Amino acid sequence: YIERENYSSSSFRFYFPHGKPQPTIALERTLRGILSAFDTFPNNQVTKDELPRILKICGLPFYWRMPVMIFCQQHNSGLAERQKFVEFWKQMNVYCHDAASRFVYILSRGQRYRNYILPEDLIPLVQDVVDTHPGLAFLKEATEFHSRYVHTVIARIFYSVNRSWSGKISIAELKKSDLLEIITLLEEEDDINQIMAFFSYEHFYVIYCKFWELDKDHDLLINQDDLSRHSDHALSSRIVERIFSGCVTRNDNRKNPDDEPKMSYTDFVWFLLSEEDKRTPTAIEYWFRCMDLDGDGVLSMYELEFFYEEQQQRMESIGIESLPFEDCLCQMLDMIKPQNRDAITLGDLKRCKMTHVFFDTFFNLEKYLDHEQRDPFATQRDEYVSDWDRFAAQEYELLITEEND
Ligand SMILES: [Ca+2]
Ligand SMILES: [Ca+2]
Repeated sequence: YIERENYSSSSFRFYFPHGKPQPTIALERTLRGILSAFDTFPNNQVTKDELPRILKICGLPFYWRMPVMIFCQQHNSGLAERQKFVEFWKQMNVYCHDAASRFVYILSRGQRYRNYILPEDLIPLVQDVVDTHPGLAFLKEATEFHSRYVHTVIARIFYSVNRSWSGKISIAELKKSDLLEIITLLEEEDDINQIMAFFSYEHFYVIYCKFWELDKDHDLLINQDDLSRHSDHALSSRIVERIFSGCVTRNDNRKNPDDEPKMSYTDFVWFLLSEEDKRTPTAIEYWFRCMDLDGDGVLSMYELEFFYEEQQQRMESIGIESLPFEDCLCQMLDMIKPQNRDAITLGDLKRCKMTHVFFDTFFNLEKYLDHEQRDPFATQRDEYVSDWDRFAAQEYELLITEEND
């Protein structure tokens, strides 16, 4: 591979898709370090607790240890073997020279045709965080929460890192994300709630409680009726129906074709993150897919009118005067400033800073009325980086207060 911009220059620079290889002399030094470290352990085998010492020599982060252990152990022994570890290390250095491609190599257990991560690949790593992070020590006995926490974290990771919605995190997606920095941060930060991205316990607690409230029979699936109760019926029935239509969920969980579609916990995590922070790229794509009824990649006037109609009916039923569609449309077009006034594209919505107001206008009555009362251009000045962080902090306070009452 040769970088295109260098064609014109006199010297060619080679492009390394998996990072630049280390000089052989550095690799040999590391290898000697690995071997002499293994020598200090009985039978040249290392347990999970001791493995980070070896990883440090290799420059690999602490919480990569479970995936590495799975790679280098014999029959679930829970012991990393010297021979296997050395083979693993040498092989990896043939192919992968940067953190992202190494991470994918390790989590896919060296399957070189697989240059991506699946959700289940992350389970051992996140389970290790539950088992050993000091900020989650209080969860040790509450084993029934462990798997919920693990699946929440993985859903959040895919929500923000898997920008292509493919269900597979590629090396390129990993490089564009902060996931590896966050995993490294786990090693230094003892207060898990300071790690708002993915791992916060408080955020997990809020998401899980919100789901638990809706999932009355606790079979970890919710139907349209359940979801429409979210946030006191703030969402319109038309948008709830669209959420269940398959345009934003992975699986409709039907056993028979006649069954009603149901939403899994993972899909609920995607829903809640999108609903409570409509400014992120994934949230904008989420709601765009829901509103694009005919799937032609633009929001046409008839699609906007379809959603606004129900909003109007709901306002009338509670005695609030609503704007006629044409007036609302004018307001929205002035706000979004689409390149073509006949239809709104995903790009138009991503460029606009007020996209959350646009979406709430069409399907969330409570938030729409909220925006109407407030000056939408007045920015909220508080400590929170995102709408999600603010929502999660406020809800956590409420839940804890309720529990103590
Ligand atoms: Ca249920
Ligand atoms: Ca459309």
